[in-house]
Amino acid sequence: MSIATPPDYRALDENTLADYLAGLPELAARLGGSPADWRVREVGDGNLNLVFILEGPAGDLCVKQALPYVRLVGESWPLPLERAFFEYEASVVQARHAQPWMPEIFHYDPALYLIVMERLSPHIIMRYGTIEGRIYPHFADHIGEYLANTLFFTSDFAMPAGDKKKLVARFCDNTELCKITEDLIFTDPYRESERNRWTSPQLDADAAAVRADGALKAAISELKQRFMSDTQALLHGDLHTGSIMVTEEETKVIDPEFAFYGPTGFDVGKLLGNLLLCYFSQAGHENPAGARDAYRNWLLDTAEAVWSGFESRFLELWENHRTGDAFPSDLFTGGEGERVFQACQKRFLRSVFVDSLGYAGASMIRRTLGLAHNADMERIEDPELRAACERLNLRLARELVVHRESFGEIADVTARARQLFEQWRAAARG
Ligand code: SR1
Ligand code: MG
Repeated sequence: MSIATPPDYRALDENTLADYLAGLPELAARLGGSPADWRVREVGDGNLNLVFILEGPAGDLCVKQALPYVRLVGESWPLPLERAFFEYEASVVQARHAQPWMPEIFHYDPALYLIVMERLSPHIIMRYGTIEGRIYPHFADHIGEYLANTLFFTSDFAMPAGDKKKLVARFCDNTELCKITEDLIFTDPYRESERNRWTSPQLDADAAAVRADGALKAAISELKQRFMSDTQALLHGDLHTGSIMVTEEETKVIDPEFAFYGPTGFDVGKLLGNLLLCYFSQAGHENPAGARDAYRNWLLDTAEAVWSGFESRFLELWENHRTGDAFPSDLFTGGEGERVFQACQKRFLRSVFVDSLGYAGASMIRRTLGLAHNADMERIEDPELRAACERLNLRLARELVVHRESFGEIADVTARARQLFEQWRAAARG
């Protein structure tokens, strides 16, 4: 299948990228020397795009270019190049509120659908760190603040209604990327689909049980409908541990190409789901068994701290930046008004919590039964052990999706994760 692209578009490679950057004096100066001195490597390991690192005598850069198809699958799955535009636009909007937690953007090329940004070094993709059992002591604080800032300041709590609606309209066209989420997260794992895959034959019965589970399909469809129709805040849209780069000291969120206006709990939940999946994967990476006990605790503590950090920062912002048209201050004056307002805040944060658990569970299921899996599980070589980890992940995920209302607080979620793992471990030890 041939793919139509705009006349000026061409996918760059390691040679043509150097020529391209040589024509942009400010960026070329960041690298220093001349193109012959630059080392260019294509390093993309994500599902969609080309990613290059350029190193010169004076400095380095990262270049991300959209391909007109899904890289993971190939040219048989065309994908609009415009996702680079949405990534750039989201980066600009989010950077106003979350600059310390995002790479600096230097250049956007609307013809090549290409973004030039700060090269993050020595940062690594967080997922590879957590697979190795590395601790990131400031991660929860940083990401809780990133989530609260980006989600609060793009909402009706902070923005005048007209401004917010214009922003909703700007991101409305990111339909194909939303469709990927709608299909791959909320639909395919619950039906027969050629795109689905799982650890087989070990999980064949588990996958069939998911497809036959009426309560689960009802709950995931509710979450999908909310995702499609609720324009609460500008979301990153794909906030998993593969979209975050870290050192022990720093946290940087990358790749907001799935950005659009959706339910606040989607970003929070996707991240929580990835931390929980990572928790269940640890048994596949430890040697001897039990060696990662402390690390498992850190992962669950981190999941708790992400939620509580997000919640407290969001409330703090809501107290101090009541600049939007939702919940206008003059409706809630005096002691009684304050009490009513606090009850409203509590109800809203509770609804975000419940949504987050549902989206966490949805993410955990899609990474086990859908098209795109996580290295956390994929790197477990023994299929029996991998399937055991994945089965635990599926069990908690189902509870989070179907019974999301029944969890009172985040500690209930982590306690349940711990209980499922300990029961499995006790049974495995005999
Ligand atoms: C076909 S793209 C598969 C997945 O990769 C991205 O990271 C998103 O999570 C998407 O669902
Ligand atoms: Mg990505």
